[in-house]
Amino acid sequence: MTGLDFISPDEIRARFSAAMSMMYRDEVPAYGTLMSLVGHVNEHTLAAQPRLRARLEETDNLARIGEERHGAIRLGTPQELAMMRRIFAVMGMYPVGYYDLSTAGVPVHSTAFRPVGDEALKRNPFRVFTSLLRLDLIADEALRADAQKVLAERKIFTDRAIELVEKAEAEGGLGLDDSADFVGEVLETFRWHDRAIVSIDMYERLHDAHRLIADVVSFRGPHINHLTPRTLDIDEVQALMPAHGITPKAVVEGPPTRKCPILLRQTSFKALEEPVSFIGEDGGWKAGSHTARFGEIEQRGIALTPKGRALYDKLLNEARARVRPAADGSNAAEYEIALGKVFEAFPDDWNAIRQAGLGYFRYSRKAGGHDCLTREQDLEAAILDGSVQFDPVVYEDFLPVSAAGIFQSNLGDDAAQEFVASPNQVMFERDLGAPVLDEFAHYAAIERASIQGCLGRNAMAAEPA
Ligand code: OOG
Ligand code: NI
Repeated sequence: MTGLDFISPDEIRARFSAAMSMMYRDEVPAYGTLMSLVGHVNEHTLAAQPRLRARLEETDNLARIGEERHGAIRLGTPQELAMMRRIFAVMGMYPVGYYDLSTAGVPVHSTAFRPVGDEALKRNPFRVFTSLLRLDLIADEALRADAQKVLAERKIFTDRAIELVEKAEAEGGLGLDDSADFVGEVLETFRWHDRAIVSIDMYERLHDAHRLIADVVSFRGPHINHLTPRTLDIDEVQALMPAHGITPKAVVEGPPTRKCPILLRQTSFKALEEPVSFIGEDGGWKAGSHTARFGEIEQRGIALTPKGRALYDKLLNEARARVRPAADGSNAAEYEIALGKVFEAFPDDWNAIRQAGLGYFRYSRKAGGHDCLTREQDLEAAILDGSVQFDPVVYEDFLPVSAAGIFQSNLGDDAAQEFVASPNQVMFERDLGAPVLDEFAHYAAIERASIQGCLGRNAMAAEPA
């Protein structure tokens, strides 16, 4: 087989994400309801805002606006994480960022496997927030040993999936038939199992240590626990959820509603209780239940520089110190007001954000602009005289406080627990078998390349033909 016959990693990812979406809608009907609600709200928003529609037509693939942006899984062992990395690589998804969630009371650390680069993101933006359970944070040694034993014995990948990964690595890609097989085989890893691999006793012990541990250890595989389409109006979908029979989490995570959106806003409907059979003492099955799967929506804004991010973190902490959002939603309105008030300190104008060095921008020569930029130092002058324009770079990653809020609201509201903060990126990367990409360095490089592209030697290329 020659490289020409390979199906591109972007194409494999697109097919995989479509297959997963079908499977999940089938398995979790409430998710289908959320998807259609998001579709309606997106349609209305576009109809009401022709300028937004025109801009999205130019920059995004409008036809695929409702497709999933991300999903999430939780893994149990370093070996599972390392193999998952190799599987995602076949689909053009690479680990970006390190998230320590122990500080937020969740015993995992995580990365996001995602397409990197404009073309790949445009073709299909699907990413998977992937967490690794940290048994090292569990105090009960006997329980830790039992959990380790269960995890060591399970096999979350099919033999054929592993074979195909090895083939893709050896040959440099997969052909048509192999890639179809690959999608089907990998999907198996993400499937829900309504039969646990532990007894109800063991499940309860794990559950008492932390609900998340029970979710990771008790099953044959790391079922996909949510999928997340993009919405053009997150506040509207949040408000409409109850009327459609789905219960939203108490508050939207992330920054408040703004004219110039920053980072990421997300919300979810609460996980559903689902019937599960546990291993009985008599060798039969014992009926029980487990709560794991939900649906989420997201709306993205500009990627912030370290300085912008520090300001965001500071303001978010301030708002949460004023009003700590209660899980039952009883102070949601107060929280929203406090958040809005505190975030008045964050400039809400693209040029102000840019000039304060808070966000990353993509610079481009304006068609018909009369001057050409010859030195980087002249960038501001070129912007002023209208020959260079700038657009925000979209944030494609995640936020640890928000992620913890999403975890927490789906682990039950009494699940908050204290762990000693112990980020361990070195251990994570060792288990992963590769370093994670530094998100800030990545966004800075995008901005830098766009400035280079504005320099004089490219002036001809920017002229309309
Ligand atoms: C992952 C939660 C994090 C997000 O969007 O921040 C996440 C999980 O619950 O496993 O998906
Ligand atoms: Ni999510």
